[in-house]
Amino acid sequence: MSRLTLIVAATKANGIGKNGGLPWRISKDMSYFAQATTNAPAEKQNAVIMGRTTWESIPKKFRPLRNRSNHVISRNAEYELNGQAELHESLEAAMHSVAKSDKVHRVFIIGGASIYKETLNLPRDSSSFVDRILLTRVTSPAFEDCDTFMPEFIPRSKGTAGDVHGWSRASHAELQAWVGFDVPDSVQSENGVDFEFQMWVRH
Ligand code: FOL
Repeated sequence: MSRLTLIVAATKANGIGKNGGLPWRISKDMSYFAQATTNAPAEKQNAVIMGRTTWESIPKKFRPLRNRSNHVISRNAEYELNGQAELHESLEAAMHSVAKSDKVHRVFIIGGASIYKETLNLPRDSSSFVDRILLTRVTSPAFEDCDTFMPEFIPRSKGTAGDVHGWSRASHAELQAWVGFDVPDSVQSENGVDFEFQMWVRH
């Protein structure tokens, strides 16, 4: 069974995007994303799986995401990636291809909304299952003009929907141990944007 990690930055209302891009520019979160998705043992690489619109949202100079194996999902089999990433016609096809490589360390689902939704809904007994979320929670401002949202995915407050979704929040120490580098604890600020690095797991 392949375990998948979903990585996302989202507001409290689960807003993740605006006009085909990110609603904010948080460089500390971008470098966290780059480090967390890249960090792998010698001789291995992580895979990043994304939808076609997320691929197009990454600035050309950062595409493909370096030192990671890039996988793009599009129903259009003719979509031109110019050899920069592997094209797959479905999430399932992408998983199969990634699973075949023994060079792959971790598999990250990096968006966007429809890929997040599809992967979060994979049943526990399927060949791949999302058991971890690296969430950067953007707590302020509200970014109310988001036009793209995550599905409701983790409990909003302690003791509510936790048992429904099966997600529980890991400690900061567990987050650092898993990503393999030091991560700032509790709420961070950059240019007036408040955010927090969180890890959620389910079994
Ligand atoms: N997860 C988190 N925590 N924050 C995000 O911004 C985020 N974004 C996506 C998926 N998960 C996320 C999808 N969007 C790049 C751009 C957009 C994007 C993902 C990645 C990108 O250009 N990344 C470069 C670093 C660029 C830089 O340092 O400014 C990379 O090498 O990862």
